[in-house]
Amino acid sequence: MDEHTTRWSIIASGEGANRISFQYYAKFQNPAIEDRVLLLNTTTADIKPEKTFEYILEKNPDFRETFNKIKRERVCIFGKSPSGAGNNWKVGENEARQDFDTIRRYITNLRLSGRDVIFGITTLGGGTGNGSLPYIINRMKTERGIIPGGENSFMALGIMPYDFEAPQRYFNAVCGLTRLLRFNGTQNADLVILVDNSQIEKMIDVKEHVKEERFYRINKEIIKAIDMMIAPGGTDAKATIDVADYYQLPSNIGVYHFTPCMSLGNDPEIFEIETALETAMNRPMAPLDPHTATMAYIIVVSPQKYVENGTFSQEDLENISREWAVKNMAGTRGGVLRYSSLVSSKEHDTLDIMILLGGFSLEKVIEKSLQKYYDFKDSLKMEQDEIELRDMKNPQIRVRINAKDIDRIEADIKGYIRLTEDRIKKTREEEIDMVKKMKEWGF
Ligand SMILES: Nc1nc2c(ncn2[C@@H]2O[C@H](COP(=O)(O)OP(=O)(O)OP(=O)(O)O)[C@@H](O)[C@H]2O)c(=O)[nH]1
Ligand SMILES: [Mg+2]
Repeated sequence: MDEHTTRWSIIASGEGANRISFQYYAKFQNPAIEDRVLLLNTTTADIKPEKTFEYILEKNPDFRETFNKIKRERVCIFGKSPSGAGNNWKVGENEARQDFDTIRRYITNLRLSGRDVIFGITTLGGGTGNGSLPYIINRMKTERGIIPGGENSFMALGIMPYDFEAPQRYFNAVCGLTRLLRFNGTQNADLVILVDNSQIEKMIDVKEHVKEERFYRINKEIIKAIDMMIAPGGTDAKATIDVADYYQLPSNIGVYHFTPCMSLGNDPEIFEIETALETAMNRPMAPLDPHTATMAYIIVVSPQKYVENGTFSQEDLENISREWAVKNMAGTRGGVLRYSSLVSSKEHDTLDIMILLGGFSLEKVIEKSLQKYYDFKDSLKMEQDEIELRDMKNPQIRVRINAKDIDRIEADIKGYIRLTEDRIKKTREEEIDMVKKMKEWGF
């Protein structure tokens, strides 16, 4: 493989994330990933780990071979007790902490290089993935020796529960999203990608009521977004800009959450990039208002022919992106950070566009979560500053959360939101007084 191409690895924790990652890995066989995919989960006494993949394997019998290949080295069951994580994130974190030796062994086995992009995936409503992934990312970033070199970037994808899900799931989601962004007060992942089950389902108009089929359909959309981020366009694609090269800028700004908005499968003979950008913007994978977005990565994948004959060019794309951003993003200058990249692909015959919108106001996400977050939090019995959580189905699963932990999480997310809102406000402020500034600069 070309030494300049970014190497990616996927680390997925929990059931939903395992399904998404396996589905992605089996379908795309992406050379940027090779075999660096790790599926983590905890055990339950009565359920075999393979049950997670049953539906996908039935749907695509060809995937069975892939599954058999990765089963031994790439599926890691961690945790000291056969408990599952009792659908509470704290249990998921504790199990990962107590059994980190097992997890470390599998991570080492991935043979990551010091410059890989590590793409973590978790659902945010559950206990296992949601509790363990932020902890694992933090550990990989701070513990020397897990990855040699240590100039990795960490991207994390979190999936919000359906609107109809129970308060406990939303309690998990608020805590999980926070812990991906900030872990005990400091930045955790370098880039957090947020998608939302209900929002995606609305977009693709899922009619089926079978749970597995619904997840399967949503996951298909999610993996398309993942594929647009990781080496979009297939093996021989040429991109001008690699998202992975620019992960640090949002971190420097202090705001680093993004949501994919996609418009795929357009006929390049008829569709213009302008139209596809509009379509994409109206299909964000999480509830958001694009007019609050301060950052955007725009990735356009075009069949090679249309790049060679000049229908699409990087220069045009940049102009179109600027115009689009000025019209639709925060402020009069189209946000503060924007990259567009035209990918020319031999394998593609459609015009595909993804806008990764970032820095937008989290108001809509928090608005739909907060009532349930408090419903659950307020139902907890506090004793000497500690809450004990018990799993109704498995009363032997108990976990204690310190009230200080919850306060820390709330402070972290509020701090992050404050900074985001502040950035939006600054972006929207009137332009600087150039005459005055030029004078200050000595002209
Ligand atoms: N998009 C998507 N969401 C899923 C999938 N499976 C579960 N979810 C959502 O994820 C949440 C439950 O998380 P799981 O992934 O099942 O939980 P877990 O990480 O295994 O943790 P436990 O609670 O310990 O089982 C709910 O909000 C579900 O709606 C999936 O395959 N795709
Ligand atoms: Mg589970």
